[in-house]
Amino acid sequence: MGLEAMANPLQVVDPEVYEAVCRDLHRQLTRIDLIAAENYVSAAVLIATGSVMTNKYAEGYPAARYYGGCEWIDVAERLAIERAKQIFGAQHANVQPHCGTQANMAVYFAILKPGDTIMALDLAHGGHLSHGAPKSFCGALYNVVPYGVSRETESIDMDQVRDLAVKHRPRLIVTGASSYPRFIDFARFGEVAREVGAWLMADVAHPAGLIAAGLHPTPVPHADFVTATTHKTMRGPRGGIILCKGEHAAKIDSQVFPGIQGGPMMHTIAGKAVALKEALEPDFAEYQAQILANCQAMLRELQDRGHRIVTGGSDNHLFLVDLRSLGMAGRLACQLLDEAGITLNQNLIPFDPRSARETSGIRIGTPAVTTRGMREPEMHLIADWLDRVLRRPDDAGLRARIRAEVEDLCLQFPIYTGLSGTFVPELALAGTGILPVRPTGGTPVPLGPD
Ligand code: DSN
Repeated sequence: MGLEAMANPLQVVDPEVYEAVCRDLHRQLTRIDLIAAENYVSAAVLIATGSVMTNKYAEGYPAARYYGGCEWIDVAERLAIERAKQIFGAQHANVQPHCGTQANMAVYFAILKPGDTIMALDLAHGGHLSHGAPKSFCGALYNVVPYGVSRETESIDMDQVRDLAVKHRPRLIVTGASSYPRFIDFARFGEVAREVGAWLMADVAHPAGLIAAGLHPTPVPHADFVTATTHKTMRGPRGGIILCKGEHAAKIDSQVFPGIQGGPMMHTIAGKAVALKEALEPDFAEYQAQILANCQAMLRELQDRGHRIVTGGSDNHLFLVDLRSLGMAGRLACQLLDEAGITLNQNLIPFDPRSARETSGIRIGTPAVTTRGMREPEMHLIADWLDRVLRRPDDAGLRARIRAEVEDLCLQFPIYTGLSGTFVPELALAGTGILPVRPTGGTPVPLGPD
């Protein structure tokens, strides 16, 4: 196919996609990512995920496929399954869900009928779309009874959870969240579910890496089903997994395939296997501990500068800043910080007076900056930039100056610099001061404003 003749086949075949990829890599290299759900995969995960396993159809499961030629596919999927079971202490793992919502859908379809009652954390209090939001398939199919956080503590009110469960007798209670900064009492959720005869599903998409490292309570002994994504704190490729007891294995597997999915994305499953291997290494636990330390350092610095942090702190990798005292919407904060080279997302705070399109808060997470090698001193610096940008929304000059400082810092903590030119094209590196280890030749094209 002429690979040997091309320095970079993507550049030759499709310059437009090549440029978009380069510019996005340049964005990743030169901006600070505080989106709590994002991370940078390792070079090994990137290579596995971009591998030839994308070519293979493998409907079915290891040793039970509907296509020939799956012998090496089976190796990759078995490795992912066994590593997931080992890390989380689970009896069964399904590593095929394409994303977290697909993992949740497979559990719902395995145990519920349309019209059944489920309970889950309100989206406006930190829950997830796939936990019953009206516009998701889940909200459309099931009778959803949301539970919330208390006004006083902004934490999940377990008395309210129990009262609602006793009153509504749900078939399923869902626990887990997208923007909730505190530990969840999985043991208590298990007690409530057993009391009312409900299934319990814990969606740990966000804290999965912390759980893997033993730095966050695990739901595995308490929940019938545990779902997660592999790309947040787990630092793997984009995708989902389901963990459950052995007795539910067949029900879950047949619901993932053929129930809701076709051919598994074997390149992604190979990437999941690699990320799970990395999660078994001792330095993964050190990485997770540093995520927590960085989160505490940044939120304390912001607190010291007068910002209100929802719940007064965080037990995990993320926290929410209440912007009401600044009179600023989360949407504007997000835009201003983007101009300054800091990427995060607007977020509802509990009992938010603003709509989801505007919001009164922003969500901040530390998994990605920690992967870059940033530590407490850098967290103090980032908090200082956040504080100054938020307090001086009319100062475009300040944002430009901070943008330059952000780039300088990012270049001290580069990503993917040890890879060949195929992965770190010169176009993305132009103007960054970073040189690829093995240049592929050719004149770098100057990057304009992205
Ligand atoms: N979109 C993810 C997040 O930002 O938390 C959840 O799916």
